[in-house]
Amino acid sequence: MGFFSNIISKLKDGLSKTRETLVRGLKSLILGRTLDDALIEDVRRMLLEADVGVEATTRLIDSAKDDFNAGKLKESKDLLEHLKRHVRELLQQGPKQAGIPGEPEPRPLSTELLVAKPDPATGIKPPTVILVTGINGAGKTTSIAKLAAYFRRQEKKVLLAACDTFRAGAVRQLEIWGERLGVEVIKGQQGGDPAAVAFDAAKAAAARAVDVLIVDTAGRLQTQDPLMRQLEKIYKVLGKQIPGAPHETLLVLDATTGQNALRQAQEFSKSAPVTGIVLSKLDGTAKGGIIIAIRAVASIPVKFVGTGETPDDLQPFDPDSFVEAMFSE
Ligand SMILES: Nc1nc2c(ncn2[C@@H]2O[C@H](COP(=O)(O)OP(=O)(O)O)[C@@H](O)[C@H]2O)c(=O)[nH]1
Ligand SMILES: [Mg+2]
Repeated sequence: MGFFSNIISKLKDGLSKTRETLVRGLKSLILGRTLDDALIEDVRRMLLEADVGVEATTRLIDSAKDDFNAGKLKESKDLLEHLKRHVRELLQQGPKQAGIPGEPEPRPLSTELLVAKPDPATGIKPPTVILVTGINGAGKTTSIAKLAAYFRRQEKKVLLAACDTFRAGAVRQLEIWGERLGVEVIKGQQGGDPAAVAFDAAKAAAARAVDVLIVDTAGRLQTQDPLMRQLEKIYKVLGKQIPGAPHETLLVLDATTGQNALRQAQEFSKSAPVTGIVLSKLDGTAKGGIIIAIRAVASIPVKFVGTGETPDDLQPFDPDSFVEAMFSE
């Protein structure tokens, strides 16, 4: 099986609940009916029910109506093709200005991970540092284990930092993953200063010439000031130790929380220097349309999707394979 088809078949499995409701639902709604305004309105309702969100749904429905009125969509099956094409376009292009206050231009969607650049003088490449953030239970620690496995498959040397010193059991949870994956974990005391752990981890990463350092953090809400400041401190400590760090700050969002995930993406994209989203637990929801909603309003690109609880259940997000998987039989 080729690389591309392998990705698609894994995604298809992960998206099975969403495909069952949204895409099968759309097909049974659309096919066999006469294409008219009433049908397009029914499609609007179904998109909203699948958490595609107001912004993205409006974009999809408006363009369908325009094309219908212009005589470009004739039969109901044309509408299905139209939706598929425009979902792909929306996932590729990201937000329009509307709905994202303060965002001057839609940023291009780059699913590429940002990595450390070699020092121009020495040619030595510092470790790439990935800071992982998000609210409690979003799937940060699990996503870190998956990322570690992802880099290990590429034969990269990985180090983990247990900077969630806040929640009991959090350090141990990361350690267990480390043992399972054969990846070392730098830790401190529970209840200790997470920035101190970040400091130790950055030092160790540089000294041991690791390729990737992934930093776990305590769950926090964008409204919790002290915790947000703590995150800032971790951010600064990493930057002082390793040039350009953190190179990537990933926000983990739980797909099963629906519109709440959307709100977090909007909030974080206003304030935090988040560079990418990991959308976790897509396997656990029939409302996977949330990824389209997020893409339509958040100025942060989705970089990975999580589709299960094992270390292999993480895929780099790619609009083409995503749409293929979503709309396939
Ligand atoms: N089904 C499913 N469960 C997940 C996924 N990612 C995380 N989880 C589960 O979500 C729960 C919380 O995850 P955890 O990584 O501890 O969240 P954290 O508090 O953000 O670190 C755990 O039970 C994980 O197994 C996923 O992609 N799919
Ligand atoms: Mg955790």
